[in-house]
Amino acid sequence: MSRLVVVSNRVGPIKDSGRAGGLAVALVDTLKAMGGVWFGWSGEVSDEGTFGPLQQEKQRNVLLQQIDITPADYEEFYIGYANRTLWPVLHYRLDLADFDRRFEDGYRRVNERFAARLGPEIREDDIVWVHDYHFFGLGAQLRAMDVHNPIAFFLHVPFPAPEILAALPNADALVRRMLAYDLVGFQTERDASNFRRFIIEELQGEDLGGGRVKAVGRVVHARAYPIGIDAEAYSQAAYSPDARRHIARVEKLLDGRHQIIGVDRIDYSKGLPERFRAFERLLEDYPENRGLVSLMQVAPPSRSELDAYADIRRELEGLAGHINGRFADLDWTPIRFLTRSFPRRSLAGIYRASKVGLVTPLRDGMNLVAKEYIAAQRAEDPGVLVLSRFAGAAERMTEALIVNPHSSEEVAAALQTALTMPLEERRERWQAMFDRLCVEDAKAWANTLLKDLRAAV
Ligand code: ADQ
Repeated sequence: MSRLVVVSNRVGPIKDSGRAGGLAVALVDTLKAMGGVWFGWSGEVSDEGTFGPLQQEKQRNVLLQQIDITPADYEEFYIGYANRTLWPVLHYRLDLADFDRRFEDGYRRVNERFAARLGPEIREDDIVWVHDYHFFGLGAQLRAMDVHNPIAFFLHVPFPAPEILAALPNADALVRRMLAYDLVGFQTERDASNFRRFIIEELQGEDLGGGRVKAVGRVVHARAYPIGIDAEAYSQAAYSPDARRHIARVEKLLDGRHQIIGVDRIDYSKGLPERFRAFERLLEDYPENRGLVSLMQVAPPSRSELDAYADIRRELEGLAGHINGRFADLDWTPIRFLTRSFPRRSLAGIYRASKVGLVTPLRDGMNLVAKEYIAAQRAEDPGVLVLSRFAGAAERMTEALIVNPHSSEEVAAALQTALTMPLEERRERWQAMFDRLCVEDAKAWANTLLKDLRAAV
């Protein structure tokens, strides 16, 4: 049987640590089923960098292989091109993007070096699966080393419209390198179609139908594979002792009031200041909620070495202070802003104790929090999901209250609808979404993509 070789920037834990993010959970099951290798950056910076030793650890039938990068790689590849150039461009934020030739060179160098270290590890009948925007060019580098195995790529974040991506210097070359993959997977139909449009409009490619495009003598399959969660396991996690403890803590705190929950890494793509303003708008436009409804925002800092991220945190602290100062009462705090993370099971309990899940990114590849919130609800008395139309999740979670996150008025109105929605309607909407989550789960995501990859080659 062929092994699966997964490449991603960070290599996740194989054992359920309770802290693993969505990506790790989805991949671990597939890796354990097929056996294989998970290759990536160790998270460490050293002078030897990618020339240093390959750090290996076998966990069950999965071999974890990691390498360091140098301080220059960290600055140019990780902080630079990945986080300051690609992340904003892919999230439609050209205003925040830094275009620096050094970053681009560093990115190409690290992709080349990762391929050089990975190539010799690949066996003849392995299947290779590369993840995310850190490694757009890895497939092309492997091909240049005569690796002829099937190679798939999956992009976890949005693929923007060609009109946006064309602003990235050398976007043509970047997308051309993606043609080295046999299959390129995206979160949504929109992302896949943006990619195909880029190939056709910017690279003079040809649409072969059925998601296939041809350019520079290569045919690539470009389709949507919306990432899922293990909905049944998540739903069970919401009944674990840890979850129950957190439900009890939240219920005690709320004392019969209602809670709206937001959970996101602090990131400008997540629309957090807009969300706080929409909550303020709820209290202005629907004053009956004053004293009765709170917003809990759980947001662990991420990428804090970047100015744009530190700025948002400060802005959020200011907004929360302003809104609390304006509306708080002796026994009621409108916004609780927690900059920490929680183990998965505790989070499941916090979701379940919250009447409304508020997921309003300005752009998001998928957004797993939307799925987790639904999976964690009680079938008898589920909460309501308010979801941004700009999250990939909105393409399939059509029973959520879909909103434009830029309009505080619209989000406030949806919150009011959610808070007053009759039980029967809540149940109907929830059931439809939960059933779909159980079918389109993490396993189905990986299996479908890998099946299509085999068929494509
Ligand atoms: P992210 O941008 O990180 O992922 P998301 O999909 O919401 O966004 O996943 C975040 C994960 O981290 C969730 O599983 C969530 O439970 C967890 N998490 C967030 N805050 C937490 C906290 N305070 N404590 C504990 N856990 C927390 C990228 C893309 C997304 C895409 C995913 C997967 O940006 O669009 O959905 O990859 O493909």
